[in-house]
Amino acid sequence: MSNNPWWKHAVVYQIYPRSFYDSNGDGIGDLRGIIRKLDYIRDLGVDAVWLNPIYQSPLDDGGYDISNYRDILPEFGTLHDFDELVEGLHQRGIRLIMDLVLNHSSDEHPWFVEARSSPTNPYRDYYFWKKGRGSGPPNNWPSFFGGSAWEFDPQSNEYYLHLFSRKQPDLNWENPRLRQELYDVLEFWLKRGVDGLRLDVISAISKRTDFPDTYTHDFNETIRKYYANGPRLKEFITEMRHQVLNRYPACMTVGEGPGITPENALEYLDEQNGLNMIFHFGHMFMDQGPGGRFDPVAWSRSDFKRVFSTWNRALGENGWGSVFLGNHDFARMVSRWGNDGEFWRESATLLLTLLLTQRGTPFIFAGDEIGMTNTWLSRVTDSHDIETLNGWREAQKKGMTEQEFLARANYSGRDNARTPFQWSADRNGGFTTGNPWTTVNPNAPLINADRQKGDPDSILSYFRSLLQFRKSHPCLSVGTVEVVAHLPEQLFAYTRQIGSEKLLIVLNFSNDPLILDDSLLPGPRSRLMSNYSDVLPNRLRPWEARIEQL
Ligand code: ISL
Ligand code: CA
Repeated sequence: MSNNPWWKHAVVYQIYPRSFYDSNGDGIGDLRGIIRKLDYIRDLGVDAVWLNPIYQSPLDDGGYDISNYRDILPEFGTLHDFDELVEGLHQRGIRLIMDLVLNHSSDEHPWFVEARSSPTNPYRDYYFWKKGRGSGPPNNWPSFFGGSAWEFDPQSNEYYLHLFSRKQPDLNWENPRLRQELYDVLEFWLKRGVDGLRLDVISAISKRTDFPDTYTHDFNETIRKYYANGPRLKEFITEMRHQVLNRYPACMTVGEGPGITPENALEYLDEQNGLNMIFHFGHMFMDQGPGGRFDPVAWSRSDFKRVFSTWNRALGENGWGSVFLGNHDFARMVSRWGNDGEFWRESATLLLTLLLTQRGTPFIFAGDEIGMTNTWLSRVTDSHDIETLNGWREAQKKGMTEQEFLARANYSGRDNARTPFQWSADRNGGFTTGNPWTTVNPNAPLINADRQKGDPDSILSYFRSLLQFRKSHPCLSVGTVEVVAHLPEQLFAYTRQIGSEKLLIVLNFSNDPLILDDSLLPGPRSRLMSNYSDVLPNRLRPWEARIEQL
């Protein structure tokens, strides 16, 4: 694989448009809001922006239920605003990555409306329909959002498949006409100047069309064995590449999807026939028990370190991955992996150091550059997320109390990541002059971009200098990576190297200081960067991160 494509050197900034900036006071972030903040984005130093879905949608699942792939949701703006946004980004040398959901559509998409109208409708076969088994659904597959993955349609006496919500029927990629429609959608956006695509749950587009029962109650195992990596997956991705993507060679593709494992990841990747990179969920799922998101289990720092070593080994010299510690689907990075209390600044900067120095393309979730933290639901009904609302319905069936469920949802629920961006100490964190669609985190007066902009010791300032540092050290993007073995559990250290340039990254992943036994680390070393202003010999302070020259 070549070291030259732009996306190997890029740092991507992920924006959840609904929560970024509201330009017209209706309480909802929008495209003109992003346009207003373009200079903020440029000043971060990032190379690309990924937008979560902005297409027309009834918003059953935050826009991941698309009812028109070729137009913008009116509350976000218009195609004209979109073109202006692309232009504004490009003028600043920033690329745009769109999120495309090709595994399912909304049930309000005209294709599904047609399909549902009659079993003989020509669009029927764009989706999966099956007779039930006895008085129940065709098989025992559970949906991501609770309950069966099949919804009964009384009119035809058949069920349709929906791996996510019942308003997200799965598209039938076996049908070549449907595939061509989707390729045309890609082309529509690429022609408009989009530079990259994040392909949502691409791992699940090829179904096992005999629909065998799952034998396990472990949800993530069901995903791996029954939903993801289906028999024609590679063929479909290759076809999409040949039919559309190869005509836009500068376009970057990143495949998203649970079920992508160290064993199969390379099968997704190929610059001529496959995708450019994938997201892996090794660390993101490591604290989930058999029941999935609302079934938390303990995780250890050893597990965390192991995920990174395993994936670095799996992708090797020929593969390419992304590095992320949070997104719109998970808790806030600093609350989840760091310490959002006493060591808020130190742990947030350590995590940013990890993000920007591991091998792979870093994806920074907007807000993490200022250390935004989890929010707190005091009632389930305060949630805006179908996953949490449905999760509560399932939990009640198991006899869980609301407090018990909330403890879980507040730890891992998606509302945490979707609170409005905290711009300033003004009302609503400066996000809107109206009523925000979801509660602004009450810590906005303390944690906000304005406050950090001029402060050289802030998380934001650290992030910006780290980005500049990364740009002047190509080994941090395309260099090889080697984890230093036999270290105490709280210590994570690895080298990055290209040619004669070799850096050592040392991270004290803990609230406790650490006496540094120098014989454990390669040397001699000289310090280049750190999240503390001075360096003590032979000692790392809590959450201290250093980058050293070897
Ligand atoms: O978050 C997860 C586990 O609890 C993931 O399995 C996640 O559901 C999966 O990666 C797919 O996510 C994507 O598609 C979903 C959408 O709800 C998510 O927001 C999106 O990132 C369905 O389109
Ligand atoms: Ca708005």
